Amino acid sequence: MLNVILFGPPGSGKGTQSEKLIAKYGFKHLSTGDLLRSEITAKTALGLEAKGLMDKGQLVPDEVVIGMISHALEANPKATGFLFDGFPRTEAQSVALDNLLKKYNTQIGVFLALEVSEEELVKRLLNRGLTSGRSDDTNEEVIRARIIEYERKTMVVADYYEKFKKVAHIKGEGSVEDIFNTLCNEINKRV
Ligand code: B4P
Repeated sequence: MLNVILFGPPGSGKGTQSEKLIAKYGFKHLSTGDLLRSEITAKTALGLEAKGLMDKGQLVPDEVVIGMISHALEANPKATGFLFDGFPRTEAQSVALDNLLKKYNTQIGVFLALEVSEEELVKRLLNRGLTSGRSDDTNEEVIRARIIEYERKTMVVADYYEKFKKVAHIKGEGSVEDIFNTLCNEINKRV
């Protein structure tokens, strides 16, 4: 079983590359962004709370996303490997994920860190906002707030996995196909 974390700032290509990796390797995809957006669409209490924070570019509380991931792991006992997309985003989430995976006698195999310049991120997200209907992609101020939130709270997650020598740094600019091939090379080294 190989479990992969796809990491990077907002707009770095996590969602885009996840789709391709799932198709190739059959991972069970766990995207906290997608799970939160499903809650928003279903107008649950959790979704309403999350929407307020996401629309300001802020992270949703750790206990909420950790709870969602815990349920998703429980609900997929037959999965042969998980792809975590957009999770963990804080050190507390990383520690919680390690503890959850230990319960299932497994661990993170590789941490793939996509690296993209800030101006490229803003450009991509504003462009996605033209068609995605995502309110957090239409306002440049909110996009920049998400990048600041990433720098303040999320970048440390890479240092956490660096201690366990699990990090592969990937240039996230260039063609989607070239980036995908680089990601596959890193995964293939571990399977
Ligand atoms: P997410 O849903 O995780 O979304 P994201 O980081 O904005 O986007 P992603 O990185 O997947 O986008 P992609 O590059 O694929 O988070 C949304 C919000 O949910 C967060 O701000 C937070 O509030 C909340 N949240 C989620 N998880 C949380 C957690 N664990 N804890 C707390 N809060 C949490 O796509 C961007 C665009 O770039 C696309 O249009 C794509 O086509 C384009 N693109 C991709 N690759 C490209 C390339 N190589 N060249 C050119 N364009 C490219």
